[in-house]
Amino acid sequence: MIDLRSDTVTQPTEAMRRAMASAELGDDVLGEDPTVSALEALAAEITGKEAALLVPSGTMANLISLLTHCGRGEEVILGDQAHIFFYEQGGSASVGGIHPRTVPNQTDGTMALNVVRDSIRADDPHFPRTRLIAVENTHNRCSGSPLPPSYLQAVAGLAAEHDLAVHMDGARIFNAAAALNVSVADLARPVDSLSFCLSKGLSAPIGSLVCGRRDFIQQARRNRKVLGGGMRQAGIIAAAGLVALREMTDRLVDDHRNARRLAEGLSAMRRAHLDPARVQTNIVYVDLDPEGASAAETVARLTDEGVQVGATGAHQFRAVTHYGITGDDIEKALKSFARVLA
Ligand code: TLP
Repeated sequence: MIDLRSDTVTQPTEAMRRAMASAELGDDVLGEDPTVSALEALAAEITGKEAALLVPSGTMANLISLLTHCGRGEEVILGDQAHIFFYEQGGSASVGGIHPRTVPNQTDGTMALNVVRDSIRADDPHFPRTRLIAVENTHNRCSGSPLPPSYLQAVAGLAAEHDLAVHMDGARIFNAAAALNVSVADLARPVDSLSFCLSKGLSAPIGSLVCGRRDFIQQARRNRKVLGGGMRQAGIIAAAGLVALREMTDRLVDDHRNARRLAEGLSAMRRAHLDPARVQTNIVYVDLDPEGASAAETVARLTDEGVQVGATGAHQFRAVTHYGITGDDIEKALKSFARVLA
């Protein structure tokens, strides 16, 4: 099977397994796990933030971040295609009482700044208070588009004018940095907080980091605990995370090259509709003819051909490249795709 469903399917490397087996451990809820502390320090250093917090998942990282920025009845402005809005069960609303105000995501993952500006609430007892703007980088549902520093600075400038904070769901921030040829710190500088995942393109088995100011992370630590995310000998996870940050970021450009090659090949097929130029990182969305076979049927046929992708709409599927996928796999997969889509 060539598994292109997600970069979440990546398996830990041998170096990660070795590091996990020999990790020095302690009770991290008591602040005594040296491996977790080392990972949090490295994450803070790489992102240029004062502090960082290890949490079990990207979903919890975003939820903790929103809970830390916003109180009940307060509002977050975010894109209508944002993972936080689309794929996180509405957790910030159901758990945190945080009101989501969506604005359209443009195809490049940005939200038009004038629309964001017009969505900021006036001080009026009819309205919730706007507290936060959330951006996503890379933007999963917008072709994995990376948001450049200039856009993030513009969002931050607008937020500052209105005394709002900015959170970045940077689940794939290392992909964004690699695609834009900038540092993760360059992307993190404009925002107040960011989350990023170890368990996607970086191939670690578990874990995400929330990064921000020291006082923000202190409160985030309390919020992690109330959600049941305080972990004891979590150095087992952190050990793999350290390997991920030290060894697995430089190779992401390979995934991007493979994704572009896949997109180019797919775009030549009669039933597949996509613009390969939009593929700048490791995510490829393919639209199918609405009158032809559904995405579910197409996914099933591709599985029979030995290629797994994920349906993302009635007539759309997604393919994601990652550490487990070689250039040869892409060529093989394209032959299978051609049998189903040409
Ligand atoms: N995304 C998953 C699915 O949930 C769709 C995937 O396969 O792409 N932010 C972004 C931008 C994400 O893409 C994801 C996961 C998360 C947050 C949540 O991370 P986890 O799965 O660790 O909770």
